[in-house]
Amino acid sequence: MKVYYSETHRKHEPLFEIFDGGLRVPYLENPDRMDRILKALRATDWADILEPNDFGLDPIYTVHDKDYVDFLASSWTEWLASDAMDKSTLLPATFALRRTPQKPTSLLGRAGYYMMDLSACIVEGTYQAALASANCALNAAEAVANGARAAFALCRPPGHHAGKDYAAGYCFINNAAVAANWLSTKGSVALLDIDYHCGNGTQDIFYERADVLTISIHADPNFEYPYYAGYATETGSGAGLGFHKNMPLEKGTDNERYLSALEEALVLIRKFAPAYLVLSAGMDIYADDPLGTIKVTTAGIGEIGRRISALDLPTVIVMEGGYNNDALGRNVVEFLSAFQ
Ligand code: SP5
Ligand code: ZN
Repeated sequence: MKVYYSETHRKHEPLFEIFDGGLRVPYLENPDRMDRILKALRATDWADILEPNDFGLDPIYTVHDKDYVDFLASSWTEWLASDAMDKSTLLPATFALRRTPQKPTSLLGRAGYYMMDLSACIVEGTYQAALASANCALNAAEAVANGARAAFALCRPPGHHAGKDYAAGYCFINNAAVAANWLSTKGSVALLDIDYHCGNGTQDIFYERADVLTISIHADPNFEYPYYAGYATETGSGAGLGFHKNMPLEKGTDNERYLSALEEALVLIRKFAPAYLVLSAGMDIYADDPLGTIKVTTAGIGEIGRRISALDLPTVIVMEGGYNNDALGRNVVEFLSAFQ
């Protein structure tokens, strides 16, 4: 299996994030995650690890607002030129509500306009890393469009919380959405998100579209991040009505309950009969994930892979979350093995 991976992710290494209550903790979405996955992939006899080609900015501008991408591109330089006291990380302390917010020109004003929370920390190499990550997804999409059964985009930073014009939850550019949108010019696409958290950014991006079916299975946002999207009542709008599905799950969901939700999602995908499948493959559904409350085991992750693989669709697998670094390599290999 072709695996697209770029070392450029190392340029994005925030030192901390802010948890609930203001607790400053080491950044969970760290480069070590990739090292663990690479080590496990290199121990297999099927992973062909490749450097991605650069697709340029056009496929990104078709998913994200240009103003937002410009903000990602210039914010670090502007931050260094500002009079902030601690310049280790660009993080605002004021956030814009999406009612009718004005867009200020000041850097911290724009940061609060374009960020949803205190975990999408911007540092010197964030933009470059986010572009390389999106290119991994685009290369995997191209491999699948060219006939591969499946390809894996080992993306870091992840993408599914990033919307058209905002960064959130460790995500800056929505890699899976960029791949799905690129593929949608060649045929219909189903995008299934199995990360523990609702793929709110992906939901926003495709909400009014009927050519990309989006389904997200995740912890109920009534108690879990991202809180403001991911409810079962959200089903798309306009032409996209009926082409989005949220499947919120309770705390403690085990293999059996997870797999029964997955079967419901697979029925919808079969009915839609897409030309391509894109997976937002977060591993934070794992029972011992530090951010998760869902209790899927490594064997469960393998079974999820096999059930999805049985759809027999050309599949782009995009790395999202997963923060138990000790288990991450084994969980990813277990999942990908199903697509061999
Ligand atoms: C891609 C992805 O998985 N992003 C997840 C971002 C979640 N950030 C919210 C963190 C909320 C902190 N709550 C701490 C609970 C620890 N038990
Ligand atoms: Zn997640």
